[in-house]
Amino acid sequence: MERTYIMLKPDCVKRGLMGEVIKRIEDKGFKITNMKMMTLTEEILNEHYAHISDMPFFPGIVEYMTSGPVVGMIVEGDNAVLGMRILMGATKYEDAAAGTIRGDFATSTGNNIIHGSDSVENGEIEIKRFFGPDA
Ligand code: IDP
Ligand code: MG
Repeated sequence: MERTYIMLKPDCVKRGLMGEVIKRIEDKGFKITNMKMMTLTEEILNEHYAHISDMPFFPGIVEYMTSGPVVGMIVEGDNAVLGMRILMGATKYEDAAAGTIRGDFATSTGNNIIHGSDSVENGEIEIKRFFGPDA
């Protein structure tokens, strides 16, 4: 079974879309095996988003991601990493197809509802980052 790290971002929580997004994940047949609500620190975001920390939009991402609670989840299933990326839709909000989570709900590329790991290797790193070394 493959695992991926999924995170419902602050706009998802604030807009009352948690149930809708979780329903799509479960309807697709993926299993949520751990889940917790938390408020992120700048420190953990610098680690989690190290690959974009030099971008001009990064300070805005930190402000947004610390603006309210997020929900972290471990999601398991066949091909869970790619499968979740397909359910989520494209990063750039104007490219996210209708029927995907981002295509249906994102209001900008920054405020794009959901995070999902981009590889099996990063999934395991992110699961341990947010759920601890024994997860
Ligand atoms: P991903 O979330 O689809 O994996 P990444 O490239 O890893 O996309 O970027 C992480 C997050 O940074 C995105 O989900 C989005 O919120 C934000 N982001 C990425 N590119 C841009 C941009 O060009 N403008 C504003 N925010 C961006
Ligand atoms: Mg990414």
